[in-house]
Amino acid sequence: MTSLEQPILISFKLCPFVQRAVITLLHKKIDHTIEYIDLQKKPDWFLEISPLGKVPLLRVQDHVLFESAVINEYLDETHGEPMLAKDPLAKAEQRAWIEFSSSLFNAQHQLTQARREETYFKIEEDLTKKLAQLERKIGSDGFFEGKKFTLVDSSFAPFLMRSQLVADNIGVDPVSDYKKIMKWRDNLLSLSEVQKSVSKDFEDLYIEGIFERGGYLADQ
Ligand SMILES: N[C@@H](CCC(=O)N[C@@H](CS)C(=O)NCC(=O)O)C(=O)O
Repeated sequence: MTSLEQPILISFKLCPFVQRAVITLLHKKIDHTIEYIDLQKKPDWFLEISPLGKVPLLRVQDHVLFESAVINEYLDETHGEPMLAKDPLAKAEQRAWIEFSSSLFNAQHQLTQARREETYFKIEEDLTKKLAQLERKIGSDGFFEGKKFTLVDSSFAPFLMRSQLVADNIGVDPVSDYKKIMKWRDNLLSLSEVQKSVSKDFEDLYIEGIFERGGYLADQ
């Protein structure tokens, strides 16, 4: 692919769905350009090309791809070693867990937004149930399954990174009860494609955002 044909990822610095695609781009060493937009002030050109008004978008030649899981599958199918199973049943299961990871993003985001203690603990209870299911499913070798980094790993990594930042900065860590997830988190966060998938000011932006919102989590 020449530089003129490089895919362009339309992004927002704090978005975990964008980060998934960046991890895959870096893991596969795909030349790309990132263009940030302000989601509070979506530019007209973005609204024209984004069917749901959401990031990420991947511009490939004259095409616009949306939905992070679809973008990741496109990147996977067009570059390098496959990051999903060949077997249809195994692949369907991986896709299902990728969908599951999105529900963790949503619960994690809601935890940072909750104002009332009661609301916070309701969301935390739901998140904890999901983490218990994940703990039962994942392997013990530092990846979702086996010793290979797959699209399931790139899909969960943004959740795991944010949970580590909240643990480090606020001292709250719903993941700490789950040994396999902890090991998985340590392993994924040590990988350069995961570390480089966010901007240098990401930690400050993410944590400041939580304090600025002033919800229950910020008071812990
Ligand atoms: N299912 C979508 C979710 C993308 C998403 O929710 N993006 C958020 C930012 S993290 C967004 O663009 N929100 C803007 C809006 O809803 O107006 C995906 O996987 O790409």
